[in-house]
Amino acid sequence: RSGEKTNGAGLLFVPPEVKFTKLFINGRFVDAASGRAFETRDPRTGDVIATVAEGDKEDVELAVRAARKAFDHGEWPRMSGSERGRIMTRFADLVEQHADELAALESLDAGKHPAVTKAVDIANAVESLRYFAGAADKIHGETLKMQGQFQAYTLREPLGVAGFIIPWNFPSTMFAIKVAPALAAGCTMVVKPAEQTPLSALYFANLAKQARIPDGVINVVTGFGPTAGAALASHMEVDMISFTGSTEVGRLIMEASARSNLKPVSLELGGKSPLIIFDDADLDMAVELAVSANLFNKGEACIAASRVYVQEGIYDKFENKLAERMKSWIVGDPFSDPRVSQGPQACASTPTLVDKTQYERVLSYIDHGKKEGATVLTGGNPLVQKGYYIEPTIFTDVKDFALQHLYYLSDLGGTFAAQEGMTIAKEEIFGPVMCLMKFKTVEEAIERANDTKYGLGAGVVTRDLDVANQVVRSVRAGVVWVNCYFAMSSDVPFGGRKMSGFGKDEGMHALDKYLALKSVVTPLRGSPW
Ligand code: TXE
Repeated sequence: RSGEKTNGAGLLFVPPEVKFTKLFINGRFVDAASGRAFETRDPRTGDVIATVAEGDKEDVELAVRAARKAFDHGEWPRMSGSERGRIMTRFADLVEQHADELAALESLDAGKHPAVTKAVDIANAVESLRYFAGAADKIHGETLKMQGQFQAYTLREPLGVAGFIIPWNFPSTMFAIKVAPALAAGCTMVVKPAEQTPLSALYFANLAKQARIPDGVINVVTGFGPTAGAALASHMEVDMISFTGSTEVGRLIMEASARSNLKPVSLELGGKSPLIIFDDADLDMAVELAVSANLFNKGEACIAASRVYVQEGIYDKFENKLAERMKSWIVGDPFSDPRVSQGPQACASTPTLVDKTQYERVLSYIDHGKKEGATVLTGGNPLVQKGYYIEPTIFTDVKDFALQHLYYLSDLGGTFAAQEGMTIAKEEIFGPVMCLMKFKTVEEAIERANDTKYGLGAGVVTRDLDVANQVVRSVRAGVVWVNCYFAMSSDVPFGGRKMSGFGKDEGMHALDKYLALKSVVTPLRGSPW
């Protein structure tokens, strides 16, 4: 039994049965070579959901070997694009048919809201599979005139074996947005899901089998980062690696590539995304936007708007309205709390964070903010109950790095080095925490928005097209939202700049990562030799 069930209290979600807990290698579910297994826990309670096979170097070796064989000798890379697309569409249909069960499983493992997970995470996964299914038969090279008595053409060939290391915040979506373009390109692959959330990837693997994706094309090795993940990143037979996770581990992935076979690397890392709200904004809309841009998925989102800059003319009103808005915000368990299980409240509630480590990390940032002198406008505390719930926390009186920088640029040169910004304004917190700050001019807002090591997302709220354009053109980020936030789709490239990484997931550009461009040169008339 899984998904939505009606009972006396309304519509609640019943945790599903966990069916797949073993590694998926060469089309079969198998135990880890070592026989070891690890526990995945329900963050609402801390209880064990399931014991999952703990893959390590030996298992990665088997998985890569299966993927290598499927690539070098199997039918997938040699099949016509339209046939690959047909199979991928079947895969997408199966995911859609199992959306309730997948959403419930994912929510149990990652502490999410099942209704939102179904509407967003699983829907995005389906959309991504369908989008790239449609792209599979549209991959082609170009004909080039060339100099002299030659002509040339290019082939875009499947690159080989792809390695994917994915995080725990959007496990299903991450799985699909990486696997789908690789499948369309004709690659084979090994996926290492996060140790906190291994269940949905295994569920996807089973659906891939049902869709008749050939054995060895998709392999899933559950396990830990420094063991299974590192083995994948440094494997000599893996032709590219795509990673989403922390900037720190992104660095290790690049190092592993450099020390092994120089495989191309694509990194989607942390962020500290600014949302800039100008005086002319519709206040109600701006408050709602800021709240959802900050709190969607409990703030466990790389693009979460964690720095909100509001222009001085509306700042006080904005702050009051925001504080008022948060009074009706609910922190609770969507599986059992009827207040948050359905309806609009589903999106106005914060479930548990993913695990104890993240919970302690976020609380320590909140503590840091208090110690550094920021003011807590709302929240600021853990919720004392089972699980890892934290009140959404809004800090005001936050000194960001750039504020000092601006003084420096104007007249207070000497103070720059002495006054650094607060940690909460600089580092990715990855939880329900907002830094609310005031600014005067467009130039100042841009300067402060850019004064970060990250460059993932950014948002601007204004009715003035010139101002919007100025911000759009000046902010160094991979995606900029104007009068909206978090709007994403399979056809829109997604990925960052600076220390948020490089390489795009989603959109036709994502295909390039999985294709090798080959130039072929032929003489126009006979051989010149
Ligand atoms: O990430 P890790 P963690 C950020 C966010 C969060 C912080 C830490 O700020 O608070 O990172 O989270 C695998 N070789 N993001 O510790 O460790 C690991 O098993 C190879 C942002 O969970 O980077 C998992 O599969 N792989 C982010 C994946 O890397 C390794 C999403 C991510 O884990 C490895 C998640 C190693 N040595 C966290 N060590 C985003 N961009 O959305 C770990 N892994």
